[in-house]
This record gives sequence, C-alpha cells and structure tokens, in this order.
Amino acid sequence: MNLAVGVIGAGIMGTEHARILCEDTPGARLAAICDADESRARAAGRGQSQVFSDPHALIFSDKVDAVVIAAPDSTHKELALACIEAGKPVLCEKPLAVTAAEAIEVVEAEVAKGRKLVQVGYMRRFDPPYVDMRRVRESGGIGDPVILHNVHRNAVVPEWFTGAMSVTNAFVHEIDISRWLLGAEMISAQAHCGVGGDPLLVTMETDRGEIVSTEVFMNCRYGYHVHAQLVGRDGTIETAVPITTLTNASGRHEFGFPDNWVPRFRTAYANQMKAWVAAAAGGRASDGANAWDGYVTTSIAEQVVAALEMQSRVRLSLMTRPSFYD
Ligand code: ISE
Repeated sequence: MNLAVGVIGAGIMGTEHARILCEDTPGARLAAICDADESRARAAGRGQSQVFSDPHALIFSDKVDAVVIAAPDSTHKELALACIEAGKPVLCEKPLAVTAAEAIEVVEAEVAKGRKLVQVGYMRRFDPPYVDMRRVRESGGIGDPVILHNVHRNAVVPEWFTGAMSVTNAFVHEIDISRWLLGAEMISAQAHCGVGGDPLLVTMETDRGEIVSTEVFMNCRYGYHVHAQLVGRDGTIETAVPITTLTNASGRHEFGFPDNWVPRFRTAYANQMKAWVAAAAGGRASDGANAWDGYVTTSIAEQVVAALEMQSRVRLSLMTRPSFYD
C-alpha cells in the first residue's frame, strides 16, 4: 500500500514536494496538504488530497502516515515535536529549528521516543555531483582532503531575509554538506562581513585540520549558483557549472543559471523523497541528515552569527552526541 504523505506548507518548497510526491515517487501518494491560505493549499494539492488549515490536525489525522514540513522556519521545531508525539516519520525542511536550544528539544524528544523519526531536508546529500565527490574522497581518488571551497549565491532575496538568515537559512547547507563530504566535525569558525553585510566569507576548520571556506552571497543578481571544489593532496574534484540551457546567439555560446534552487536541485529533492519514503514505508530510519545533524548545523550557525559580531575566530562547541545516534 502507498505511504500516505501529508505536506505542511504550500510555498515554493511545499509545492515542489507535493509535485514530487504526485509525479515522481513510487510507493507514496499525496494524501493531505496544509497551508494557512487554503486556496494556495488547494492549488498545490492538485485536487488529489485533503486540504487542512491546521497543521496539527494534519499531523494527527489517521489518513496520514508520514509528514513533510515545509512551513516557515520558526514553526519547524513545534511541528517536528508534534510528529514525534504522533509517532510519524517526518521530513522537515532545514533548519530543524531556529536556535540550538530548540533543536536539542527535538533531539531529546526523539531519544525519549526511542525511534528515529526525523530526517532534515539537507537535500544536497542526494545531489549526484555531491554524492560523487564524497565517493571519490572516500575511495582516496584525490588523496587526503586539505581544503573545501564552497560558493553559495542567490540571485536576490526578499526584504524579510535578514543578515542572520544568510547564515541560519542558507549557510546551514554548507555546514551540513561540508561535514558530510569530509566525514569530519567543524571545530572553529571565523566570519568576515562584506560591504553592506552581503556577501559573507566564512572559514571553518575541521577536527582533522582541513579548511572549509564559503562565500555566502545572497544578492549576486545573476542567478542561483552553488559550487564546491574539494582539494586533495593528489587532485581536486568539483561540481560542474549548473547548466540549464545553452544558447548560441550574437556570436556567443552561453549557458543560463536558474533563478532559484528548485531547478538546480530538482534531482536531489526527488532522490531525497524516494529515499525517505522507502525508509518510512519500511519502518526504518532514513540515511539522510538526522535530528542530531539538524542540531549541529543550527548550533554552528548560531555560533557563526556570534563570530560575525565579534569579528574573531571562535572555537565551536557542541553538546555530547547521545549514543542513540552512533
Ligand atoms: C533556501 O531555503 C534554500 O534551501 C536554498 O538552497 C538557499 O540557497 C536559500 O538561500 C534558502 O533560502
């Protein structure tokens, strides 16, 4: 029987998750969708799903087996806690929570429940180029890693997207993917602020001495551009330029950048959903980012925001990982 999935939030990501569930996820169906704006929920639900305006009603509905949270960041913690209470697998968009203290509440609730129910939507772990980079690093193909260069550029962000959000909402991706690519933990960080607060340049050091540098540029104007290059002792590997179209015109051969992250990471989002649905339907934990990873990324982001204000290198501190996540 198909897994009945309920999606909370019908904005850019909720609509994309709903589309993936309807068109590209064998073994699952979009059973329910929720948004404060019911007409938006109805449109994203494609007439195939029950429409809710109360997310808790969706979570506790007996018509829903598993939940995708794609509502605003500030609601993630409370909704993830409700999913744990209901005993339902949840794919929660990043960040897991807006503060480390809130994220640890989710971790503690999951540990108390004794079931790994939470996956955090760090979809780059399912993006073919990043998967390949990790495979090559693990196979020793470029030797021991020494530096990871990341670039994270958005074309433009809305006014409500404040300075701290470029760390807590965007740079969290690099925290997660850098830990995952390198198989290492970050131990220190320093953040430099560009003119007007955008771009930022963040450097981190891992527990094995590798350096991770990231440019976070939220209003680069030309398009959505995410890039990573891993430098090893014997070679380098990097994501290729994200080509969406190639145009021959006016004596030039050009490629186009997407406007936002959905086209760039379309395959990653679909792969992530397939893996999560298979794990949820099989009653096992998924191999995506777990609640502990969600806590670590939010906690490091919080400390990077403080480092930005202090203008100095900070030693990163994390709570002790519960053995539940070993
Ligand atoms: C968005 O939520 C994402 O996940 C994108 O990858 C990131 O580039 C953007 O800044 C976030 O708002």
